[in-house]
Amino acid sequence: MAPENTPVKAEANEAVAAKAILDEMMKAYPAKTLRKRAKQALVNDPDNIPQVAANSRTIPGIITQRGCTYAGCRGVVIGPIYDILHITHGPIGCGFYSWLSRRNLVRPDKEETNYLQYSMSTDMMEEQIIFGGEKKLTQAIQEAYDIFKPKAISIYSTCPVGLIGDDVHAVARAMKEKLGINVFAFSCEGYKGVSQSAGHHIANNGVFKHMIGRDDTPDNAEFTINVLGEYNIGGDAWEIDTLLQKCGIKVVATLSGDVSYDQVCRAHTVQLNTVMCHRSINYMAEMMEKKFGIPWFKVNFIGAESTAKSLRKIAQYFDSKKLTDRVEEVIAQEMAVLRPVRDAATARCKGKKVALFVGGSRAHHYQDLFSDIGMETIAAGYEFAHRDDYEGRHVLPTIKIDADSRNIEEIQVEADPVRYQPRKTPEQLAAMEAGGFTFKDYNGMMAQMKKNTLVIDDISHHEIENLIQLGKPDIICSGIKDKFVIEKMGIPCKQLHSYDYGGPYAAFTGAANFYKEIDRMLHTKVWKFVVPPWMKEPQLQASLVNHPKQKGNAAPAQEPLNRKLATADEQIPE
Ligand code: CFM
Repeated sequence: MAPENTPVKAEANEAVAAKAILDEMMKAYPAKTLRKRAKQALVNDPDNIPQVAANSRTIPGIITQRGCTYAGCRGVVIGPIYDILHITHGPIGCGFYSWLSRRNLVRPDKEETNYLQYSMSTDMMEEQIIFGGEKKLTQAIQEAYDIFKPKAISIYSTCPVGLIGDDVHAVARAMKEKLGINVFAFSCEGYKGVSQSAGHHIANNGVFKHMIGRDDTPDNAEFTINVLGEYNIGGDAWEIDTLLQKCGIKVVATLSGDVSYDQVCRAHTVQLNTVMCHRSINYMAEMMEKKFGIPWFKVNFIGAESTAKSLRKIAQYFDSKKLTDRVEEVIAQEMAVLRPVRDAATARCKGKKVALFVGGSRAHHYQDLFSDIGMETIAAGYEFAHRDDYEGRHVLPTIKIDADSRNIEEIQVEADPVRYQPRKTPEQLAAMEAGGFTFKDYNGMMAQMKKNTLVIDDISHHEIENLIQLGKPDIICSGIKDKFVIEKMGIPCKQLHSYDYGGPYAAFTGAANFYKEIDRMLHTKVWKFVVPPWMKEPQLQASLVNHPKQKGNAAPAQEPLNRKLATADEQIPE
């Protein structure tokens, strides 16, 4: 037997502890739910990565963090393009809830138009549900055009549109011809997929068909790239852009953060596509490569180490001594400023534990920022990512196409007869790859996470509560749906969707903001001063019972309500 405290023993203990947390989470579930959730909540092993049942339907009744397909299309991928006029075809609620609710910031030039402060909807009523909404949609497009005269109008279908069968694409085609501007539509009904992820795919297809490649004017800068999958939440894209500019790299389009319609139409002229959020935009990178010959690879500007690594990889791609030297110079300058901030935060935060449950990329990216300051990730999971985001892109051929994913169009893309222009010769590419350079790469979250950490897809409130009680994280990164559940348990929660109205957190400058913020959140004394009401006031407790006297339709007998007064001293957490 291994003696106490050997690494083998410690690892075995960790494995038991990790499994115990999962068992506790699953205990409350009925057998069918348990079978499904057990495939989505796993103990990690980076050397032998287990398969995650990701991108499957949430079980009804479980409180999920996910959004809908319309949200992924209108809200995430296309919504941030600021001079397109976005019209939601549907009841007013969908338009209202997608009105400025995501922090995709923009700063257009004075002469440019910005429509993002508006929320346009056809305000569908019963009459349209019964007799069809195409007429009202046509009127709405005309009205919006008459008032704003935009360059392009984009239409988004909500659930009832698909149910009643309005042909939004026919309306878009007719209005495009009539108005002489670009009008296009998305069949992104909320129910179309299992989460917002389906909306990303639908949006990628639409942007590719209707915008990419419309303007061939090249950019004359020496090193041109796009940053795909960066949405300028809290100003992240601005930090990345400034950093790349310092290095002498020109960003032609950021999809879709602080970006104009014209920039997207010219995006295919670049020499390289870099991908930040793999989940939301990998389709676009693939399609642009096939049609125009633009290579792509994954980058991450979240975290100092990752930012430096990404810059070096871009420089290596361009194979220019001048660029490589400049990149090293910039990294050295930025790190000189950042290092004291990082060291101060590390001294206070090292060894603290974090759990991250966000979207489809940040739960991975932000682990880098935490490791910069010596913090440990004990558990992480995405809301709606696919197996490749967990296990790496090598699993793509083994992912089974189910009825839900079959719903989403896979565009067949071929090389453009005129404009396909490989950015590197096959010999150059082969030489780079032989030297260890990887394209179209993403190793996923699990390869980077330690052995015996937890990986939980589409986590529920119930599971988060168990994780807090048993895993004892010092901080959780999540979103608004969980934030107050978590904080009421005395654990700080950093929202990684909205950044709690803080940020930016990207690049070196953003990293400094994040280190300080996490240090502040971990060390605030606020939790010690707050006694939540349920710890000092009488609480009602009730339980459901099957009373033996209950017969037929008679109202069930109830247990008396149990009034309990907890004293603050008894229950205040340490
Ligand atoms: Fe990509 Fe995003 Fe994310 Fe995402 Fe999102 Fe977002 Fe996100 Mo909220 S595109 S997958 S659908 S990085 S809105 S900017 S924060 S869930 S982790």
